[in-house]
Amino acid sequence: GRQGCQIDFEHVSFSYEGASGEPVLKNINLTCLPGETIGIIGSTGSGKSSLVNLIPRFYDVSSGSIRVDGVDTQELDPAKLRDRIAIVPQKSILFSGTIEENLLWGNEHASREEIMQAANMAEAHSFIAAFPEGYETMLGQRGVNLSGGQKQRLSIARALIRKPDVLILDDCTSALDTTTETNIKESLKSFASGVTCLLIAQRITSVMDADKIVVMDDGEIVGIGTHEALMKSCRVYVEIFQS
Ligand code: DGT
Repeated sequence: GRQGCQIDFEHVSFSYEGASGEPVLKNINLTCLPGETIGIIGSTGSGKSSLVNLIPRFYDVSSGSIRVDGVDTQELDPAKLRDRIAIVPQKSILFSGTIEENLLWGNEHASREEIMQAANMAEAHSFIAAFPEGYETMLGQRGVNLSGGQKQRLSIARALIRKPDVLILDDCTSALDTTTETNIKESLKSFASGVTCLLIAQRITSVMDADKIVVMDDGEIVGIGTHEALMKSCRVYVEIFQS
């Protein structure tokens, strides 16, 4: 079976190339244990997306290091590294083609059964099946129009089909109602048991049951803990909770 990776951030700082001023991430220290679900919360611009985008090396750290299962990612073949990590971005990236072609992007070897299983877990199967052409339905300019929430569910299904060791959801449930979001999270619990999961969210309710929650503020981690612990100890967290 799949095994989650351990991810260690050690004294990581990061600036975008050519950008002046304060680094976007400052002295990040964080350990994600294999199989853990880690919620990441913080105001807009606090660095949440930048933090997770460093893991598959979409960008390289400016200083410090990120280790995956003990190996510095700078020493890993990026393609091999990315093979183990699925990121669902904030904005879904779908192309002109059938729903199935879109879902298979990143793992063209999956069977129809695996595709349907993933779609089911992402709460996408029933709306796909409701189209006359089902998984053969065309998306894009000459195809059907999907709602933002439907696109998000397809992106999540696409990530699950890849059977990653690390699953990163970058604020991709914002267009979903809370029931759909809860159902997806329930399915993920069984699917993703053993998968290291990083979950960026706007709403505290989206990350409340994570193993630990990371609170970001202005490029820094200002709190790591459970919901209960952060409610007692982290001012920024309480402010987000109350907003
Ligand atoms: P969000 O998505 O609005 O909730 O914000 P976060 O918390 O995900 O923040 P992030 O990592 O997108 O942005 C952190 C800072 O970095 C913010 O000042 C904007 C800046 N930034 C983000 N992406 C880029 C980029 O591609 N190039 C440059 N130069 N700056 C960027």
